[in-house]
Amino acid sequence: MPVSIDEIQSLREFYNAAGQGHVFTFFDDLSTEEQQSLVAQLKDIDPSLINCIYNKIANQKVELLNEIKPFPSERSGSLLTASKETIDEWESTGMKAIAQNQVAVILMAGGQGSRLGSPDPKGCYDINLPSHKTLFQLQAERIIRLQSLASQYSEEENPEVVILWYIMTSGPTRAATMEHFEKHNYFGLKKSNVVFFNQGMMPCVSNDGKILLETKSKVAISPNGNGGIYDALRRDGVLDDLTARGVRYIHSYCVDNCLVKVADPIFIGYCISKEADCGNKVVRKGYPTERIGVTCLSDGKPKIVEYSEIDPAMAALTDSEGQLVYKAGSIANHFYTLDFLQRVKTFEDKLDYHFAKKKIKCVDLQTGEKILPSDPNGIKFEVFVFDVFPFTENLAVYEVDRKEEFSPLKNAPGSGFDCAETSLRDITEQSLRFLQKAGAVVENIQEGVVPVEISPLVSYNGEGLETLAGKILSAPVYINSLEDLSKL
Ligand code: UD2
Repeated sequence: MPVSIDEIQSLREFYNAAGQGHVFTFFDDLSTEEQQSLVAQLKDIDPSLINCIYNKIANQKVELLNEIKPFPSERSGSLLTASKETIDEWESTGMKAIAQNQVAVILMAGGQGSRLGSPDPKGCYDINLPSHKTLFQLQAERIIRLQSLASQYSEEENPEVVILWYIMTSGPTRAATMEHFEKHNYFGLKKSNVVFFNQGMMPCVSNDGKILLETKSKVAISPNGNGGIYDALRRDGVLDDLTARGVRYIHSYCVDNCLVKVADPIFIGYCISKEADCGNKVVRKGYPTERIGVTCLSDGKPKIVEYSEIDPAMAALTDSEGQLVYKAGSIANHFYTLDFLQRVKTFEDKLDYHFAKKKIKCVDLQTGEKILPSDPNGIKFEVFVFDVFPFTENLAVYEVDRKEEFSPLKNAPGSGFDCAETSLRDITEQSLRFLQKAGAVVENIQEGVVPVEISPLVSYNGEGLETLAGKILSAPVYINSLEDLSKL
């Protein structure tokens, strides 16, 4: 429907009053379709809300040391120090919940992965395993394997154990993510058990708070951060779907961690046993500037201070043994009860936006020329997924061994850290450890050749390889299926 002159006039006045009238700079020279599409976009934005968010952020100070305390270790569980019996109990609790189809996973895959420099969604990334499985495929196969492992905990004779997989995408990642799943036939999962939903978008602003135009007829927008998950779960009907399907517990995680234990039964069991409404998996922070949040207490309430916002002195603070005081590194790996996710709407308006200074493509308002900045020229607003933690009633913090569970893919190949090479190294070393733990020896390892790959369809966490005890295997050892395993 064409937009009326009156409607355009009142929209202009609304934007002028908010000091954002420049979004109409090129309006009179646009075609009718372009005008309509810009008006549709502008009607969805509240410029005074953008001003309000910008002003709040611009006046914010960094976290001050005296307002924050380290998260007390006695309030955390640790896979590093718990006894085998306790870990087995947690695992059994988690497995039973999975076996009763009470567990779902939510993958946060709406980020644009700008540091990685790949045009595809991160989950489509091939870290160069011999099988060339993408991150999405590794995660899908872990779900398939875990469904089968958990079925042994069911009291039914032929149980159909289903771990529902909800995948949050954003405007920039949606189409390519869905294509990837379609192309690979959902990696063997039932299509009806994989549900995509979309997070929201926010306008980008210049460093002085002015809404940026990406083209003469389009406002520059970006995904609203992984904290957009809560609103999106409700808006896109995921909470209703989870309720209808009888899910009680949810594991959510970051797309780019090749070691992620999807629907981790031990973590889930730990959180259930603590009657937690939320859980946060942590690893010991490696070094002060590592790009992970730290788990703390602020006014006695749990809180994550993000790496981009932490005071460098606070990040570097050490104790008498030289250990980092703020060492509980948050790896965007969470547990929720469904009840908690339903409750988020009662305090969602209290979650603050954060900002990230980014290079944002835009048009020059004076010349109309496109600008491809080489330095950050603007601000993207984001909500962080962990900002709900201060509102939890019983947050369970749970420490794991980073070499088994955390190897993020953030940077372009060759960066030397958190990149494809380190992902490949870490997953390969883990597979070697799985074989060693099973009692096998791998010989003839050659430089430049990946020595081992074990499909997640064969082993989720090192189990299932018992037949290899005492065997001497000559590298490379690639176990892609149970059939491959039986031939070794
Ligand atoms: C995230 C954590 C950081 C640490 C680190 C570990 C946040 C805010 N920060 O930092 O504390 O745990 O990961 O690797 O979580 N995503 C969306 N929508 C968005 C933005 C991101 O779904 O709008 C997803 C993204 O696809 C990824 C995850 O959230 O799966 C983390 O995003 P990131 O890689 O941009 O976060 P990073 O490394 O800055």
